[in-house]
Order: sequence, then C-alpha cells, then structure tokens
Amino acid sequence: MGISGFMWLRDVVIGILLLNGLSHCQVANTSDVSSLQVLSNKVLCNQVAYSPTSEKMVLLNTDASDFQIKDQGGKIVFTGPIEPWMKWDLAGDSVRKANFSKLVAIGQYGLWVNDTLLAYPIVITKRPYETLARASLKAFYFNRSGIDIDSTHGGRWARAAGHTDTVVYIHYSAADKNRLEGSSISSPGGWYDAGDYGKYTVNSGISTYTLLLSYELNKDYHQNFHMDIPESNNELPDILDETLYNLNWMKTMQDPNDGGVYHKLTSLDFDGMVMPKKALAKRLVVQKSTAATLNFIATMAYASQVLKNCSAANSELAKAYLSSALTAWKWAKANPNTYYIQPSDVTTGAYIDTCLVDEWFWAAAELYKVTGDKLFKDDMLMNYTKPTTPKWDLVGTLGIVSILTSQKTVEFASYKNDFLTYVNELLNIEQSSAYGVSLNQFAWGSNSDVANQGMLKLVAYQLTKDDKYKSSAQNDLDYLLGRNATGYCFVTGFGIKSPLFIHHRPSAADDVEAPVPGFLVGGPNTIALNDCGPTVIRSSFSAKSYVDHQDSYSTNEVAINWNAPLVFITTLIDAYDIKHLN
Ligand code: 9MR
Ligand code: 9MR
Repeated sequence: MGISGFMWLRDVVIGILLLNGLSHCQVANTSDVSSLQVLSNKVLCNQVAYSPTSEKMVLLNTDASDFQIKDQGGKIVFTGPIEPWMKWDLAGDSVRKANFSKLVAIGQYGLWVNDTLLAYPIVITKRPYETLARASLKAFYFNRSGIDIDSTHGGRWARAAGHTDTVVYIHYSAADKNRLEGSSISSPGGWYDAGDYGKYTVNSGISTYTLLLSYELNKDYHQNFHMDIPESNNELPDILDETLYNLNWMKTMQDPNDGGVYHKLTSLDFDGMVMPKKALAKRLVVQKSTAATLNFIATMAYASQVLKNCSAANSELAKAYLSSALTAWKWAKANPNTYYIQPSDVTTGAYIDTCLVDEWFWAAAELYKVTGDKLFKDDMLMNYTKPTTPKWDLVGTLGIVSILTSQKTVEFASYKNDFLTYVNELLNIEQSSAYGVSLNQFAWGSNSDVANQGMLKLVAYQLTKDDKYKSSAQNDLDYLLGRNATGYCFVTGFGIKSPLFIHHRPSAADDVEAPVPGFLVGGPNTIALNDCGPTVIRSSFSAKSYVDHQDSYSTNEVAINWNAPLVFITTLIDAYDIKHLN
C-alpha cells in the first residue's frame, strides 16, 4: 500500500474527528498515521487483533443494514449484513452483530457504516496474541513479593523489593504449643495476591494450578516461551520458573509440626496505596484452615506430578511437594471443619469458604492421580459434583480437568460426558446471547469468569478437536479485549480504550503514568456500587457497572486468579496460531 493510502486515511480520520466529535476517539499523534486510533461508541470490538482464521464478530449500535471493511487505501474488502437487534437485560440495551470471519487477509482495516469510520485499526495478523500472552504471564513477575524488579526485566516498572517476609509473626489465631503467639517464622517469596500486598493460600492454589495446567497442556509451546525474567536463561520453561516462585512460598505456609496450612500471610489491615518498600506494617500468618490445607494439597500434588514429568526440573523438589501434600492430607482429615473465621483484629481479605466438598474432591483427585492409592479414590467418589465455572471457592472442576487430561481419564468415563455437557451449556448460552458470551451473571471478578469459561472451552477443544469450542473461546477473548458492554479492553497496556487507574498499589504509587501492563482487571459487577464514594456513579446494569478509577477495588482491581486463566487462553490460542503457520 502506497503512502497516498495513508494520507487518505489520515485526512478522513481527522475530518471525522472534527465533524462528529466521536466520543471515544484517541489520536495519539496525527503526524504519525500508523498510530491513528478511532473507536466510536457505536461499535464494540476486540481492540487487539484477530488471526486470519479466527471468528471475527463485532457489535454495532446503528440502524444501517450493512457494514464495510476498508483497507488503508480506502478499498472495500468486505461488505456484510448487520444482524437484527438483540437485547441483553444485563446491559440494559440492544446491539447488532456484524460478522466478517470470511475476511482472512492480513492487514489493518477500518470498519465503516454509512460512510462513517467507526473503528480503526481492526487488525488481522499472524500470532495476534503473542505479545498479550507474554505480558499476561509477566504480570506475575511484576507482582512478586520480596524481590527487586530490576530495570533489565521490569523496564519502566522497575521497583525495589518489599515484604521480604523473613520474619513473619504467628497471630494468636494461628498459635499452638509448637508455635507460640508472637513467635516468628520465615515465609519469603510468592506473589502478591492482587492490588493489595497480602499472600493468601486459598487464592494462590487456583492461580498456581492454572499456570501449571497451562504448561501441562501446552508443553512444546512453553518450552520456547520466554518473557524475560531473571530465570529466563535456565533450562526450565519460564512459566515453571514463575510458578516455582509461588510454590516455594506456599510450602512455607505449612506448619511442619502437624501438616496444617495457614490461611493467609498479611498485615492486620490493608496497606495504604504505597510502594512495597514503604509498606512496613508487621506481617503475620493467620489461622490454619481446612480450605487452605485442601487447596495446598491439590496444588502441591499437581505440582509434584508436573515437575516429575519435566526432565529439567528438580526431582527432589517434586518429592518434597508430594510429601507436603500427604502430611497436609492427614491434618485435613483430622480437622475437616476448621473453617476460616476472620479474627476481630484482622481486616485484610477473608477468602471465607464454608462449603468444601469441591476442595475435598480436588485434593483427593490430585492425590489419587499421583499416588494411585485407592483411599483417595473413595474420597473423590464421595465428593464428586458436576462441573461449574472455576473460582477461588469453587474448584471441583479443576480436579475434573486434571483427571480428564491424564491417563486416569478412562477410569472415570462419566466425567467427560458431564464436562462436555457443561461446556455445551456454556456454548448454548453464548449462541443465544446478544453480546455473544456465555457469562450470564456478574460477580466480583466477572472477567475471570469469562476467562475461566474460555479455559474450559479450550480444554473441551483439546479433548474433542471440535472447532466450535475454539470459536467460542475466541468470543470470550473478544469480550475481554473490548467487545463488552463497557467498551474497555480489560487488559492494561492493550487496546485503544484500556484501564489506566487500576486498584493496584504499585501502579498507583510509582511515578510511571501507565499502569503495570498485562493485568486483567476484575470487571463489571454491582456488588460494591459505592467503592469510589458518592460522587462516582456506576451503572445499575451489572454488565456496564465498571469504572476505571483507582478506588474501585470491586471492579478495577487486578488479581493473580484472574490473570491465570488469561495466561491459559492467550498462550494456548497463540500455540494454535503457530501450528497454523507451519
Ligand atoms: O485495597 C483493598 C483490596 O485489595 C481488596 O480487594 C478490597 C476488598 O477486600 O479492599 C480494599 O481495601 C479497601 C477496604 O476494603 C475499604 N476501605 C478502602 C480500602 C482501600 O481502598
Ligand atoms: O475475589 C474475591 C471476591 O470473590 C470477594 O467477593 C471479595 C470480597 O471479599 O474479595 C475478593 O478477593 C480479594 C481479596 O479478598 C483480597 N485481595 C484482593 C482480592 C481481589 O479483589
């Protein structure tokens, strides 16, 4: 394409900006045409990119009958009909689908309706998610506690270490004859949970497991996948190095005297919005709990198996993780109802879960898989429940996925049927949804539900090789990258309209304008409508109830359990895209 094409595009875009005053336009630098970006509020679309072969669907708010895709020279390369209006009660509005999956030529395009440019650029490219996959895993590195993020690896977001956690006190709720109140242990490393500086065992479990699963189902890809972390030059894949940083911390959360696992390691109250180095409140481990112990067992047992099968990994470590899981199991059996109760002097995240059937199943499934001991199988059978979308307090499906992707799958033939039935239900919801997504309720961290549904669909694709599952996962990714009722691309550093003011202490307190990149924000929900005080009004429609405001911890925080399924789906889709190229 010649320079005149670019000139043409620039003139048109500037003209439109002046005449129509489109509400969501950004023109980064009009002298550099390649950085032009246009996003009208009449379109909701994936703002990152599509691969040539993927589904390509956007949502429009227009009465026109058709739309056009034009290349940078102004040539119409695709015309298609706009589908009828469909209402989404959760968003309180109606939209129309426009599909251009048949356009497969690589390029940067404009989306036009009635001679008006609504979105530019719509990108079709090889490996559209390579950078995003890398950034979403790198976010874990940025959230490491107790380590300097140096400028070689952290770039603009380099920062000094905080929370070395080599002296962590035993809270009275955690005290016993072996470890007295006020005595101390060492519990270094691990990731900060989220926008706060706590380290919570329960949420660490699902996050760590999800990254291990990403490795396990996509080994060849991860073998060559580097995200430039201090360990990138060793023999282990980066995703395992990153995961070990947290696993080794988790291991310290177990009391070696009895095998029980502390629920969390935090200060008594949330820190202010300061850098890690400036957050100096004393840190404590708080109460052992059955939930934390079961999450610990499942994660350690799974990790031991993954490491055992990885020749570059330390086999002694694999054994140590299994042995920790087995002693923790004894504690859990002896203390099956030790639910976490937030002590009155502690106000950090509670992660309370009082229904542990799913945790029992998951822990037993992982132990059965790795030991083959029938005792664990009995516990699995006793605690099996039908699949659901995984969450930090709903983990049974993780055990099901582990079984289905292992050699033990033949022994549990009905699981596959149950699993696919559930994923097919998700596909049915997506098919009949105005916004083309399976999500039909908005909880805290709604974006992670979308990402976890995408993960289940990709597991279904791995099991069946039926393309419908992959297309549906692409729809989930499109939702996260902008085709949602807020118009935001929900991953920091990506897209035309992206969160800038996340509830993330380092992003808030550093002197870099841009937030730490690669983080998926929690997303819309109506649970804490007033988290920014009375002056910030959020939509009462849950799908739209999101605000890019630093105080909106209920919609604009980031968290390891939300990023982990994003890593899973972006790395696996990127791996499929590589296969397609070969
Ligand atoms: O910063 C805290 C965030 O990490 C938690 O997810 C959230 C909910 O537990 O709480 C945030 O802390 C807020 C507290 O709950 C209420 N007062 C304001 C705090 C900081 O914004
Ligand atoms: O993800 C958690 C969500 O399901 C709960 O409703 C919410 C309030 O208890 O807490 C969320 O978890 C937060 C945790 O308590 C502290 N760190 C930040 C987590 C994400 O907001």
